[in-house]
Amino acid sequence: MGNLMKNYDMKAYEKKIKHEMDEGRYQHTMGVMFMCSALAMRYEFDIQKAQLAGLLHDCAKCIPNGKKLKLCEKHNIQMTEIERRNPFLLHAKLGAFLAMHKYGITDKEVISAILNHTTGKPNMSLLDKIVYIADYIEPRRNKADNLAEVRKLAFMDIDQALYRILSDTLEYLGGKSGEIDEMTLKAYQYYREKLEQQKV
Ligand code: DGI
Ligand code: FE
Ligand code: FE
Repeated sequence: MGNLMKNYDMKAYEKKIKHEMDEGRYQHTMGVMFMCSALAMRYEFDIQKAQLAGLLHDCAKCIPNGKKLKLCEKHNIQMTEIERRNPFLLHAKLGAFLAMHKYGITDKEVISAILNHTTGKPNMSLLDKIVYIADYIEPRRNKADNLAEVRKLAFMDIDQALYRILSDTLEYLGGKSGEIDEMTLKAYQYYREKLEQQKV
């Protein structure tokens, strides 16, 4: 029982988060929280912890991009060139920072899930994967093609679903010639190899 989370007041966090977001982003956040609890049930993870990570994952999303850059400078958060040119990517790093320093979250798994929710990374933890996938499949999302298939896959094989989202994201970014963050690519390559090895 080394993994017990301290008792967070979820209702208080919901109120705080609502105040930081526009209505659409708040509805998305509620959807992610809901999917996080469903995936936590499926993969036997702490439900409350998964909900907390889902609730906070986009806590920095509605900060204007200029302010994101300023806040990262101010708090010595390291930025890559790609992040400087695409500051929306910073909502993950900045979100992890705010979760710790503004919301008082000390749980390392929750912080990691927020930090890695946009690009993914190699060798993700179960909670990293839950938040990453929940973000993509929550009920209000309707942007991606093949969502129905990914939604089903998410409850069948978590790594297959993860890999599918990574590869669809890279394809989408290639199509609109978006700059690819090194971490997105590394995550994709890691899971491609991992799944290849499982085949033989
Ligand atoms: O914050 P959300 O919109 O809920 O979701 P998110 O944090 O997963 O961000 C999704 C966007 O991030 C999506 O349009 C794809 C984009 N993205 C993911 N990896 C990369 C990326 N964009 C760029 N330019 N480069 C990446 O490597
Ligand atoms: Fe996000
Ligand atoms: Fe999100």
